Amino acid sequence: MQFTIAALLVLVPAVLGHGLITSPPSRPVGPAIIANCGPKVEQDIRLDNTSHVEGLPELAAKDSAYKAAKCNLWLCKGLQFDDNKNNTQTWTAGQVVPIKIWLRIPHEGSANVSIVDTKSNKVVGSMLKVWAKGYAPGRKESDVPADQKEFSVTVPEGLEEKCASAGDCVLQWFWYGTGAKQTYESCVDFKVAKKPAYLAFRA
Ligand SMILES: *[C@@H]1O[C@H](CO)[C@@H](O)[C@H](O)[C@H]1NC(C)=O
Ligand SMILES: *[C@@H]1O[C@H](CO)[C@@H](O)[C@H](O)[C@H]1NC(C)=O
Ligand SMILES: *[C@@H]1O[C@H](CO)[C@@H](O)[C@H](O)[C@H]1NC(C)=O
Ligand SMILES: [Cu+2]
Repeated sequence: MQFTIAALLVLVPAVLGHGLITSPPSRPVGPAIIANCGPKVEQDIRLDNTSHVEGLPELAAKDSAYKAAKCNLWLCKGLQFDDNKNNTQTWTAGQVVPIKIWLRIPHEGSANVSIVDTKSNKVVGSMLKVWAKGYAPGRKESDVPADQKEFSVTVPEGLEEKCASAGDCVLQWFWYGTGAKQTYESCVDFKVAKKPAYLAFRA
């Protein structure tokens, strides 16, 4: 029946996919995003946690529970530190950290990985990884070059103060699909510990 099909199309969210960091564990939904971004944004991400940021501001605007500054939609898609606290990574300068991306549906474009100071919302230092173009080509996950889905970054020197405490900084993967005009963001929480003194000598 026409009516049934139309109703289904309206009710079933478009499962369009896209991507997120699967390792180390990236920020998931939880009570903190409901409190700061409101239940509409939380639901949208929960139903497809790989989807893009662009639909979220509109949902948020319709939700009286949305707190723009605390939600911070364009950093980590509004996903919150408190919902990922238990997954905080402890790194030291020079450490090589393997990253895995679940690239559910490609959209060719540019991408980068950086460390963001969560208080000022600014990228700290240089990008850890940049794909100026040609990121995530093709139509399905297997079309995407393996080194765009599994790669390593090196923890920069000099973050021991700025990123001393969990929640101060995130490692953010940022991808923009040029044709689709869609942005994807996924964040890992970490802190940087001082190197033991005997190792610092060798640096
Ligand atoms: C994303 O969603 C998938 C499927 O529901 C789930 O297995 C995974 O744990 C989620 N990951 C994050 C970071 O939310
Ligand atoms: C985080 O760890 C604390 C202490 O072990 C525990 O009580 C809490 O349930 C954990 N939170 C999540 C989201 O797993
Ligand atoms: C990082 O990626 C975003 C999206 O493609 C782009 O807007 C930004 O200019 C990039 N920055 C660098 C330094 O590559
Ligand atoms: Cu898309």
